[in-house]
Amino acid sequence: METTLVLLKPDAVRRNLIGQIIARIEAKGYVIEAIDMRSAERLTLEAHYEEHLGKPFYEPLIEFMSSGPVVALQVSGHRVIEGFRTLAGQTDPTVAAPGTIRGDFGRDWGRAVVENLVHGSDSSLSAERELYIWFGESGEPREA
Ligand code: DAT
Ligand code: MG
Repeated sequence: METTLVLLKPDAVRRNLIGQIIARIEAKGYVIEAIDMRSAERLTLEAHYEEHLGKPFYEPLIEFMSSGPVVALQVSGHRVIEGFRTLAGQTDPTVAAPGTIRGDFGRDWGRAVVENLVHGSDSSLSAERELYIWFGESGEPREA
């Protein structure tokens, strides 16, 4: 059994897509173990996106993720890490396949950072790291 971190990004919240996106995760058969809506602190986002530090889209990415509340979820199931990435689709919503979250709900808005509605951990190592950042060891939400 695996657990992954899913984030519904501020664009998903602003566009009232929380329900439709979570419905896809549930319809696929994965289990929502924890869910928490919050305004992410900058330190949380810096830790989360440390692999992208120094890239041209890094600051716009942190700003975008700070631009409104996000919904953090712990989602479990066999092969859920890979499975949620399949549900999400490719990073660039313009080429993400129809039928995926990013392909169906996303588009290019011509901004410095790609707005693509969701984040999903990309490996078991990332999942462990990111779940700790967002939920802490206990599995309880870490930020108020
Ligand atoms: P993913 O979210 O599919 O794992 P990633 O980890 O490579 O993609 O990048 C993190 C986020 O940063 C991504 O969801 C959107 C944004 N992003 C990635 N590459 C970008 C680029 N070349 N230009 C603008 N934004 C980008
Ligand atoms: Mg990534």
